[in-house]
Amino acid sequence: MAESDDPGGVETIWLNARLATLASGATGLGTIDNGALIARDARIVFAGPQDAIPADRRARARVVDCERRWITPGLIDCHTHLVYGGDRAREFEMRLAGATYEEIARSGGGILSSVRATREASEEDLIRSALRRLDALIAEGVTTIEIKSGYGLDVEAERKSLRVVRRLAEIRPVAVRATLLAAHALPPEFADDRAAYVETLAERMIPALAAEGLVDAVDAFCERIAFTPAEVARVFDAARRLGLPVKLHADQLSNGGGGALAAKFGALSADHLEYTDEAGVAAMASAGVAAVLLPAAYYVLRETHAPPVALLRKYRVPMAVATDSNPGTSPMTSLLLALNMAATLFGLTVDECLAGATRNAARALGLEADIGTLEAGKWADLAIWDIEQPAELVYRLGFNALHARVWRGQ
Ligand code: DI6
Ligand code: FE
Repeated sequence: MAESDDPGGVETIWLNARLATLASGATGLGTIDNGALIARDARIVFAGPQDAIPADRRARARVVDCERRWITPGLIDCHTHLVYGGDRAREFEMRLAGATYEEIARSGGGILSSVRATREASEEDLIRSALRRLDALIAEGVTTIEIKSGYGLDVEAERKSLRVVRRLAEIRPVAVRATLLAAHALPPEFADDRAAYVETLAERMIPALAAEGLVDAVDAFCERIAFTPAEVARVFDAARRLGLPVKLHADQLSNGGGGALAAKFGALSADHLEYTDEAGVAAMASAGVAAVLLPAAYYVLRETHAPPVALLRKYRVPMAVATDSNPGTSPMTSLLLALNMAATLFGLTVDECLAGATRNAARALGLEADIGTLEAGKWADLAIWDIEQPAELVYRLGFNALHARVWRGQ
């Protein structure tokens, strides 16, 4: 909360605010009751008690009266698959009639049906459909989002998807991280040669797309219906050779040792974790891997095995919460609803939920130096809420209390 010395430049001061700073050292939400926040050049230069701000500094600034509203860090959705063609409403009906997700996937539906639709879609089609979902998240105060590819599964369609991800960041005032998830499913043209796909991915696809500046991180789906730990290791080795951070879809449907695998590669995060055991959690803790909980996928799949939240707490693994927005297991575009589900289905506290969509989500993206808390030095990404207490953000279902959203000070 240190103030920088130079008071020059145009400042914006948000006054009369209640701040939930989420600052790491603070207890709980790091609440400041009579708070103010100052931004200059898109960065926070002060977040603290408003009586610490001299009158002459106020006089020179653009002042916004928050009328006692709450300010939190802008929300961060750290795990989405927002870019894809078509939808899977028909499969939803099949599941309502009794088919399971794995049965549908094994019979050529599931991820592969979205792959067909994504390959057929033009870049413009993909931008148009993704924008509607992105706008829903932005309307809830999301200021940073991670978007994975993984519905292309060949170099052209993965490139097209990642180009769309980059375009979204130009079209809307939001920070976007692009994650290459070509190890999401085995594409049909490699159905009889898994090894060849993994080889192509590691030797050609990752290096080519990384060289084009389209990749911020590499992810893989480690699961009995997707890729084995050995195959994932091959992909992660390739990513690491290029200096790209890795993330893992781990232990979502079964315990495949995903938590430990993520730890072995020093992953930014291991995501889902429904079936991760104590050894996996312990490995994540010692390697500093964040946990990303995705309660909407759990809900949609009517999963009953919840992630090991008590162990994650015991080993002090930072827990993030995200939408997993995707056409199959999480057709949702509300991070606030994901927080409610994390509380109700997984037993997270309100403070854990809010940290999960801010500070710990930043951590899961490797962006903790720049976003995720209201502290001097970070980007001025804010969500201003019409609420009386932070718990309201988690407690309501399908209600958006956002009053205003600020991205990079604007
Ligand atoms: N786990 C998921 O929940 C999504 N991907 C993954 O690896 C599901 C993707 C889909 O069904 O389209
Ligand atoms: Fe996912």
